[in-house]
Amino acid sequence: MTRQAPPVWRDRLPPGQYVARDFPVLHVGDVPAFDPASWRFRVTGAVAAPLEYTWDEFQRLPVHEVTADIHCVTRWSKFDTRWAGVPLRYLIAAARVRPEARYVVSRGAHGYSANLPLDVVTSGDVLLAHTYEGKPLEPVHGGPVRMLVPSRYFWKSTKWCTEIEFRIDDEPGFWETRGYHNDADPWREERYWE
Ligand SMILES: Nc1nc2c(c(=O)[nH]1)N[C@H]1C(S)=C(S)[C@@H](COP(=O)(O)O)O[C@H]1N2
Ligand SMILES: [Mo]
Repeated sequence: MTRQAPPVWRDRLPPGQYVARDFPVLHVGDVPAFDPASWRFRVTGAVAAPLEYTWDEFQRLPVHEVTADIHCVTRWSKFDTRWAGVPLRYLIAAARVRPEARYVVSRGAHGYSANLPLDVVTSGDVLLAHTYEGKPLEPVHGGPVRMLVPSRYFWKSTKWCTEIEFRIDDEPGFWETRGYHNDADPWREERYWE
């Protein structure tokens, strides 16, 4: 369902976006099966202490709640989505990310990936989310765990995320190598490279 933005929404709605009331589902490939016994989450790359968590361990990590507006490059935005999960800041500290690291690549099912500068993900609203609206994140929306990066177009929020790699050099991800903008700031309308 789409609506004309009333005045009160204008400063919340980035240029060229409309407000969606439902929660669209968008991804490439099939929803992957989740096996709690074999699932692992890894923190790799330019870190002093690489990490690997089982599902039991991951669920016991510190949890942070975030309410955020999300913006998809296909022009829907959704206001006040409520998430909970492990703050990326926690993993940055736990893995002792090296001072030379400047970028992060999140990796998910079917070789999907998305790249971001480190300073974007050190913001407190970036999560590895496992909970949406108080319930376990549904598989179609990336459960058991997805990235949540509210400040960038939603393709940067990798679903079925199982690895975070810290890097010294940038590595454009799935959409970034297919014509989408590397920076993806919805307020600057960074949708595609010219
Ligand atoms: N693993 C994976 N993550 C992904 C994608 C994908 O194809 N694969 N699509 C991205 C895109 S383009 C969007 S808009 C959002 C959609 O998330 P939703 O289906 O929960 O709305 O997931 C992002 N994360
Ligand atoms: Mo998207």
